Amino acid sequence: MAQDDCIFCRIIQGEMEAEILYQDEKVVAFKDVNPQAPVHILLVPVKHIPSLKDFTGSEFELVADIHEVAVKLAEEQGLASEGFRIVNNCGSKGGQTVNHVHFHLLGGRQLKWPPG
Ligand code: DGP
Repeated sequence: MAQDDCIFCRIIQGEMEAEILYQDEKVVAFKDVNPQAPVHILLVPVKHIPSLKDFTGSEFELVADIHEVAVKLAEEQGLASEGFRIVNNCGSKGGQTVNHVHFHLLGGRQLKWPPG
């Protein structure tokens, strides 16, 4: 069920603008509004699940679906040969600011470790 007060649900439903790069019945990918790298794409499940810790049972299959789309997009964006990063921020100390689970696909520059 979509949540009216969730910005990512609103993007998925076409009520808010975003540059959508991929969409199927389970997964949507769109450009991050505040990119931290030349390529910065957010991948989300269509289903409103607040965070990674809220997945149960077969919902974990969505994590694999999202990673499959992420790798496809990384290839399309020319990141596959040089490398890229997929990040999930979970909860406030994990740095999560939007409570609709999402994975960041980052690439196009040398990424540092450890993250801040
Ligand atoms: P996180 O900190 O992991 O919860 O990441 C949330 C990301 O969502 C952050 O990188 C900025 C992005 N973001 C927030 N609001 C919007 C929006 O309205 N549109 C788009 N495209 N991205 C957004």
